[in-house]
Amino acid sequence: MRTETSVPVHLRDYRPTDYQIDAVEMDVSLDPSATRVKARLSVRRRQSTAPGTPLVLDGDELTLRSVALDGIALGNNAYGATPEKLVLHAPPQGPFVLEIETELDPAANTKLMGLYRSSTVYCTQCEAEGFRRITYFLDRPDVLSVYTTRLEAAKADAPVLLSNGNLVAAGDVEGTDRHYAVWHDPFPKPAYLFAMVGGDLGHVADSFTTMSGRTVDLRIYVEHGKEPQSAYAMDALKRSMKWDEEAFGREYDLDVFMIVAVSDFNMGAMENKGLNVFNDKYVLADPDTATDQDYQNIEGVIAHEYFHNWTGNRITCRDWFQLCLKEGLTVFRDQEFSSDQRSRPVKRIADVRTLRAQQFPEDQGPLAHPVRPETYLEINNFYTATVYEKGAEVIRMLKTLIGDAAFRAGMDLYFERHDGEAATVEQFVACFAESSGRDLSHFMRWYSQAGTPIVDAEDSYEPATRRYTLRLTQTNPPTPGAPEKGPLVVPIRFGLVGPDGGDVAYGRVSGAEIAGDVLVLDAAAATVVFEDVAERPVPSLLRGFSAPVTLRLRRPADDLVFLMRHDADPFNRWQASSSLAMLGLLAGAEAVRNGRTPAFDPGFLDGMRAIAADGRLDHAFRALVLTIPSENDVAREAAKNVDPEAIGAAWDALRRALGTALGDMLRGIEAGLRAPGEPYSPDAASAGRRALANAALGLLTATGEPEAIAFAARRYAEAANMTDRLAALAALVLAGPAHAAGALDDFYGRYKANPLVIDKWLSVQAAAPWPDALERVEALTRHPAFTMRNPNRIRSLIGTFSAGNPRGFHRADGAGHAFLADVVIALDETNPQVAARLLTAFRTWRTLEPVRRASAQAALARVLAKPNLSRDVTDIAERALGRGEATEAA
Ligand code: B3K
Ligand code: ZN
Repeated sequence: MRTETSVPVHLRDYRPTDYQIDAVEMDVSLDPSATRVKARLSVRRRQSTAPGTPLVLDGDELTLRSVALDGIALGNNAYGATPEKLVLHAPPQGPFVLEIETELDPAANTKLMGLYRSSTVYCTQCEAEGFRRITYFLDRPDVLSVYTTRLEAAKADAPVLLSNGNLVAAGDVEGTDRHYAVWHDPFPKPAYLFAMVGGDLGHVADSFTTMSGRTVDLRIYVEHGKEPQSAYAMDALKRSMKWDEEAFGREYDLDVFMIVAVSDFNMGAMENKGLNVFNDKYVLADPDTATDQDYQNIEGVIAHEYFHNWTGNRITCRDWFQLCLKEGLTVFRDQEFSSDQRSRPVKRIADVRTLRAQQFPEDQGPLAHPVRPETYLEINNFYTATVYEKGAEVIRMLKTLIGDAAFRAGMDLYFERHDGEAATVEQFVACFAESSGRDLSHFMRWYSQAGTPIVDAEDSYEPATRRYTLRLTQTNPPTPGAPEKGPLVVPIRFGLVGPDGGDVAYGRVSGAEIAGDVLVLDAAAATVVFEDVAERPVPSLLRGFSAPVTLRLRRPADDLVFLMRHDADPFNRWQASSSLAMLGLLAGAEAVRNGRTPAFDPGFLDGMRAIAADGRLDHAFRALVLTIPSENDVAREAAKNVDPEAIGAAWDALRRALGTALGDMLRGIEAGLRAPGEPYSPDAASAGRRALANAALGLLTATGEPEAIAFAARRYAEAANMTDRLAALAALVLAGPAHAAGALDDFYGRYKANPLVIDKWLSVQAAAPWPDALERVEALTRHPAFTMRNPNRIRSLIGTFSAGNPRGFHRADGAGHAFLADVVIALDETNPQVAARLLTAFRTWRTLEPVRRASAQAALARVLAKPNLSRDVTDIAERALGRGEATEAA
């Protein structure tokens, strides 16, 4: 029986707690179904709290065994307890010790929050509000305590016992088959960073010497036998530690840093102090089972969680509204790390593609919310692309506006001033206002205003006066609960490109602030006049994607072809190619709807050929140019009356056209880049070669020519690593079920013992644009390799189908929508957090054409009607339907 309350929390209601908990001593006796937890809390009344004020602690589905105050067991009348709350009616005036004993059933914990079991491993997830599922507590990020944790378990069951901090004692429990370990973390932390692990695990060990010469033990714990597969993660960890010292002056602080890989995890990984817990897909890799993308993801997530040690752990968040303070900033830091380790332009293009694919649709639909939301019903639903990815963009803009030196000085100031604190966005931004001397009050609007601004640009040139004029306007569309918007501070990095491809010089500029190559648009409109411009330039705006906006530049397609071939900024070269492809796809979809065959601009195809063949360019960059916008990208751009079938047909047609027009060249590239016999290396250059070869293979296969398909089948069979094998498999899947069947069977046969590889097998089928994709996905839910108990399986099959197969999910008869509703309703019983995440696939439902829009709405309404629906799913369903409380204060 559910007793979840649904009271919205508001930022404006923030006030500190009445009591502080300075120290927590945990004594945990692990048992699969009857774990005993004794928590000894050193509590202190705040000066401002009236004596006698009740102490109210949070709980969630807890079973209380006993309560004692200063060593004396409390009678029933001294406190009130429910599974959700423990109230001490009249606490002492002075400091006191509260001892609480709870009993947990980790084996029955299917929500994977709090203490649970992943196969036979005991592990915890406490962010955001999971600690209250272990013991009663002031479970909020502004309560910082020093933790000491004693873990005890049967030696055979859990030979490894880990918690935060440094190991201070360990031994056998005399006269029993049990043993214990005591961990002490000297750094005060909020409860969401608490972690404990117990199990029979193998590990790899290494060490890192910090900049001040301290030696840190590094350990990665994995299932026995998988130790060799964690070598790349260890390497990435050491590179992350070094980079954070060099780029941000941040040194690691404990004697040991541990990572534990588990196979059942609601998200990617968790930055618990000194004891990161990871989804094993972000730890384990070898050439036969992991793709280049997997290696990159591992590097990025290892870095991200490690970087949290300073941005998140040493300086944490005052309240959950400040989530972007740690997440946006840490994403920014991991993006910078990967840019330094690999190719900066390629990383930037990849990050912008992710932002547009994940964050733009969120920002443009019913789930839109500001980077710092002002109200929430369920905080777990706010670990979003807006908080993470747009949050990182806001930091990037800040750096662009104030420059590298002031940015670094502001970060130094932030670390110095707020170390050991639970901080706010205001405190963070104040450090940069101080370091740069710039007034950032208007800039703060990026944190409070949701929605993707649209920047329109028009230009003109007068040869007689040598004057070039750029007219810019920004429109800030309404979002739920916020009809009126003000203009934002938009840094626009730009160049005026002359006929030879170089940037042309200009004289005086009026109408906007210009610093170096950055123009700052901070009003609704600006007319920017450049004097002394020798000839008509082609504007290259928003270089490096300097702001998370939609740029609409009305220019002839020829200018885009020109930029694609000549712009000095690699991002905008890619952008020009992508914009041209988008124009072709939108026109193609329109043609299909009108019963015509799509046709594509020969100038664009020539430009694509020129880039793909240009040996001076990075292989990875050329691969990105050959990767046309996804069907979802086109749907987002179309924005209304979306017909996924028509878009899909146009998408197929453009790939076929590219494969045909560029055929000989693609065959040459594909063959020239294969290096048979060469050992696999995941480095950026090798990965780039594979990416380009496989992009070429994909386009060649898209021609549908029998030799091309036979060639892809051969590439599949001959593949020497997972990157090439999966790319060939995906190409065959796009060619159709008859061509893919053999390879799919082979793939399953080869990898059925490895669930992480079977996830790829599930995903590639879930994404297949086949008429019976839904029936196949439904059948796969009954396949022995699938289970609704494992989040990775669910995301691979059902997440990929609903978010990555628009033709199948948005099937005209509504069956795809009904299927997702059924899954969400069933999964809500066991894992509401993952169920809520799946349901966000409906966030674009209003942009669909009327028939599909109606079936999506009906599916959402059916989910909402389910009795005892979780708060997680209720929140998403209500907001998606536009029924929830507004997410932004007007
Ligand atoms: N901080 C965690 C995410 C926790 C999600 C809680 N629902 C991982 C990360 O962002 O690093
Ligand atoms: Zn994070």
